[in-house]
Amino acid sequence: MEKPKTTLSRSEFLKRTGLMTIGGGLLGLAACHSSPQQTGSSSQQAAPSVASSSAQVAVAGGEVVEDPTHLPRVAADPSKLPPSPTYNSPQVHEVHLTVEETLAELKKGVIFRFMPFNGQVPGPMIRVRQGDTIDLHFTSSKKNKYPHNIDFHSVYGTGGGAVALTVGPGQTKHIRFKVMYPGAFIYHCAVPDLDMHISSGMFGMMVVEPPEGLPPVDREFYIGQHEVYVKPPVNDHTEALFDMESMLQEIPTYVVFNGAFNGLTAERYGPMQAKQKERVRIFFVNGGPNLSSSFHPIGNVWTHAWRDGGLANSPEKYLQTINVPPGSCAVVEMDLPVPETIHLADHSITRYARQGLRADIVVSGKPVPDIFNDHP
Ligand SMILES: [Cu+2]
Repeated sequence: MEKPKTTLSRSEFLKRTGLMTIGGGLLGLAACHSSPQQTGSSSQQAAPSVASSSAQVAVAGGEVVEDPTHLPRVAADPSKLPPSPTYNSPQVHEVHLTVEETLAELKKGVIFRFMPFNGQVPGPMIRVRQGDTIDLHFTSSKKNKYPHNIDFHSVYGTGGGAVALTVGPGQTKHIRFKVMYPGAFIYHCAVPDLDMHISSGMFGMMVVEPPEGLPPVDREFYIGQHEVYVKPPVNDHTEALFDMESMLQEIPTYVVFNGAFNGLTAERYGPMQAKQKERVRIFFVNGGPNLSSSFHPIGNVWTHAWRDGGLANSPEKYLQTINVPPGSCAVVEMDLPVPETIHLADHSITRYARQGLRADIVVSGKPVPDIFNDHP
């Protein structure tokens, strides 16, 4: 079936919308795909705007999208992750990762150019066992404009593989490595503009389970946090441009779970679901690129927590909030004795209250007044 056309040329768009040019042209279109080195850190800000009682205030915008409802979802489904390895001898895994620079709605009305691995943020969770070998193939879509690569924190080797995996548009590279130590580890793009690329969603997690495996749980989720630096959109049909200035100051516009504003809640892609009396595990990766997460379950506690994804260690118990630095992970578990809605949050709480960092787990079941009674 033919894919619906989602982008328009500038002239087509002007014709259809009747949008008048201001001061000789719609501002900023020329700036849309320049790399930071090409533009300098503030040149995109320098586009003049026109403010008068009769004219629109124009800001720089990127590609124009005819129908944003046809843009793809990049938010990874937190319930889709590979099962725990069940084999007993070391295995060889073929893993294929592809990056394609992709317009998607960060939130309704804000179109952002993501750089997702295999179309999702965070990138696919790779789950193996200590001693396994991975044949890793990395491809950059021929539609891309930027160079990309991958640094795996689970790898002994220069740049975590990044040097050998640096690809231009249309290229594929291949490395083979053995995972020598257990834990949950981030992988991320590591080109010179890595902060921009990670902020565009270019990170994911590799879980290397210890030989004895992880304790069984009833349910697992996979969640990635990162912050986005983006200029105000011109309108809800135009790509909002990356904001290098705010990234330099580490003042993000949005901080999100799985690449979407309040994405894992009823207002967007829906909450996660669990049942009373289950034990759930969350594999959590903080892409950053710059902010630490104070990861906290509102209405619950981390029954077990492996700080920094250090699965070789005994888990800490009953932590309320776990610090997860950028470029690191945590593996955390919760018990669910009562039905409730658990709001996952970064307890740098403005991010939760205002910047889009919400994810809910709805726990179904019967009230246990002995433990929690809201009508005593
Ligand atoms: Cu990249």
